[in-house]
Amino acid sequence: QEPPAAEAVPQAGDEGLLLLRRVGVVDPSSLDDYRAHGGYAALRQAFALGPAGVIREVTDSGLAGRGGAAFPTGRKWRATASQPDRPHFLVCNADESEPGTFKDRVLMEGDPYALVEAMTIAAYAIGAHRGYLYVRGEYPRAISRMQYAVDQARARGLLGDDILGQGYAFDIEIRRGAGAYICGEETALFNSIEGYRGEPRAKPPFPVEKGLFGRPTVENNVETLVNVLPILTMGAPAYAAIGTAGSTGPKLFCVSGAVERPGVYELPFGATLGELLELAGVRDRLRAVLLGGAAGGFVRPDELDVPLTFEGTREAGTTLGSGVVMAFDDTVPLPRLLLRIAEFFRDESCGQCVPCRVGTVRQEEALHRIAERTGAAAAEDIALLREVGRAMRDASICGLGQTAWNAVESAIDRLGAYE
Ligand code: L3W
Ligand code: SF4
Repeated sequence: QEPPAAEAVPQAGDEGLLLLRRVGVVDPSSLDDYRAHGGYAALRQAFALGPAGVIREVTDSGLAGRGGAAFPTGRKWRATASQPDRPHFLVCNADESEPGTFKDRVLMEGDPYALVEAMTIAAYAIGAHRGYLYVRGEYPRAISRMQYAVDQARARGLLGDDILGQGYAFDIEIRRGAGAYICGEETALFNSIEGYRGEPRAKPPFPVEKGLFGRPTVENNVETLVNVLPILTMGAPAYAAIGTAGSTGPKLFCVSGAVERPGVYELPFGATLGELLELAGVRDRLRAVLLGGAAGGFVRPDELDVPLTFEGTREAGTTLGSGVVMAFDDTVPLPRLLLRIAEFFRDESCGQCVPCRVGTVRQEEALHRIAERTGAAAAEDIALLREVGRAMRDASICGLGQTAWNAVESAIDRLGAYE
């Protein structure tokens, strides 16, 4: 049975939305309805600009990756486009599994043709003729809607050998994940598509040089790609004027927890956390807000003026990550919450490298002990947590191990979780 549909919360000033404007408005099964709402204007613009022109627009827009790491998209595209090795591949990472993240699901379920169009533009820019859309297995509705959209686009000449009569060939294959968080790590995802265990590869070489099947590959998050549509239709300067100098454009935020109206919100970068929580209807007795998901960090109620930008959250000692905003009131027992986060990482570690395989187990054990002990005994375990956390951060192969101590550390240092 399918889970209930994820919701984009209707927002004041909806007419100004760039990413969510068709969600809940168009019929997600109808290509004609998509076109009637501006669909495929961006692809026409891309063909008019040519691949180098598209990359220039995306670079000038300042677009940075929305999966959490904020790497400049134009730089990634240019690096792949310039590789002589062929074929090039495009991979869309829709293995959305960060706890508290559900924005890509809303985009895929509500506006699936937008992602098909955006993938076509990205592929054209980097010279790829084959794209893979890797969707989280627990998203059956997103998978079926995306598959239908891909099939319809192909039947109507918007995928296939001669897209829009421009002589450009591109097609999309959909792959579904099988429940492993680690397959959202870009190189583990390649291994998964290739039929190997979902284990991250050492980087460098970066995917732009050696990615899927060892070929130059661009891998982008769903939200990152969908941003390319307004960039091409409104032009890079107008897009870059939205947000701040360091974080341009609109951003989707996934708000959950102790709020009246949980859901996906679109705001320009630079709005404050307090403004977002106000929109979502924050409840009384707020204790803390987790930004960036399990790999992120906590913000206190007296810090709600933190600007929601890559640079602002970094300065505040946390991360924007993929846009997770999880609010907790004082009815939530912090030690239990931290244990849940630690369990998650222990469970999802792929086990390939020692610091993470062993460290995530030691972290969970120490948190269990601390929950039952006080005073000097707890202090000993907190010191052990710091040592294990440092080893995981410094020596793990991939982001999972490197960030598995972030939330626990920030709860101890910023919230005084065990005082
Ligand atoms: C070419 C270089 N490319 C880096 C590329 C790299 C990748 C991107 C970012 O994600 C984040 C973390 C959490 N030449 C390059 C280069 N690249 N240097 O840029 O790379 P990197 O290594 O900084 O990060 P990453 O491993 O891709 C880590 C977030 O992910 N996270 C979880 C996210 C979950 C979701 C979700 O559920 N949707 O997004 C967990 O850690 O915020 O910042 O493409 O190849 N010199
Ligand atoms: Fe696997 Fe953890 Fe090492 Fe990443 S850090 S490769 S998840 S064991």
